[in-house]
Amino acid sequence: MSLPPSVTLGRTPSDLAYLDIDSALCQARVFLQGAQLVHFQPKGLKPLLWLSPLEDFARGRAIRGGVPVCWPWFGNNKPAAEAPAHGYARTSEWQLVDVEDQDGEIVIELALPAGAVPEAYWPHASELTMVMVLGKRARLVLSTDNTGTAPFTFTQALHSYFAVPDINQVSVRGLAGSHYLEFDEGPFEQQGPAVVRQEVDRMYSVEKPLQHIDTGEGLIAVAREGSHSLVLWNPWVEKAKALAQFPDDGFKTMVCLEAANIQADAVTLAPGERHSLVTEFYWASSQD
Ligand code: TA6
Repeated sequence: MSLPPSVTLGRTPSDLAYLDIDSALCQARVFLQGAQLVHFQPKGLKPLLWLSPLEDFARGRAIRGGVPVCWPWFGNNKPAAEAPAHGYARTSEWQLVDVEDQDGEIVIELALPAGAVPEAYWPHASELTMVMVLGKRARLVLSTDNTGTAPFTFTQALHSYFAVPDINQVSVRGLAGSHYLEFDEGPFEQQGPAVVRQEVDRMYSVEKPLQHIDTGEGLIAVAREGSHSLVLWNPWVEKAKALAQFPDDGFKTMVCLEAANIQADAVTLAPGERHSLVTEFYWASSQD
């Protein structure tokens, strides 16, 4: 496949392949494992995504940071105890379908190979594709097609890790009035902006398709399509110590705000139907 001049193919010492983008609009890096965007920096602005400094890119292990793809289930909403949390998409090698430079925006299409999820856990005929549009904004479109003859239901998330200078300065706006579950308790109503001063692992049911992360030094806009649920997560002190590829103090400089289809927002697709989950993020000049 020929790549545009602003896109090059690289490999880690552990032999994981990635695309490096250096265009007029942004710098970015996308791993073929997991179709995972791990770096996104609009030109002249700060990086938006957090990537663990301990990440060593072992094949078949989820990359800690950027935007992991959780599919065909979210978290431990899984078909068997021994199945991996967050499904198989993020640990599988995706096929690169197309890369184009469209008026300065880099458009990358990837597809999850058939059979990536063991049939015992996923006895359905489906196709999963990711289309990324990388320019001044990052737009990720995760599409599931039911190519079989029977309906199926799945949960999913685009598990975005955002970079912040200091978690104690962070607030998340646009959640007020929505309800969330946390640590299997609730629902609770969100009063005002959400802040992180302890471990937070909240599953929000929220109609508003746009939230803002006030980092204390700027506003990150996070828009969703095809989703009425999102996850706000920070492991805080104790869980950070227990997480793989995660520095003990990593919780201080990251927050996850994840476009999702979870709980009552799980997706059921009839034969021939498609569902797309979209997250789009960028530096906002104001509360747009
Ligand atoms: O999205 C929040 C969450 O489900 C947390 O419960 C925590 O498990 C996090 O994802 C990270 O999961 P991972 O499997 O990547 O360590």
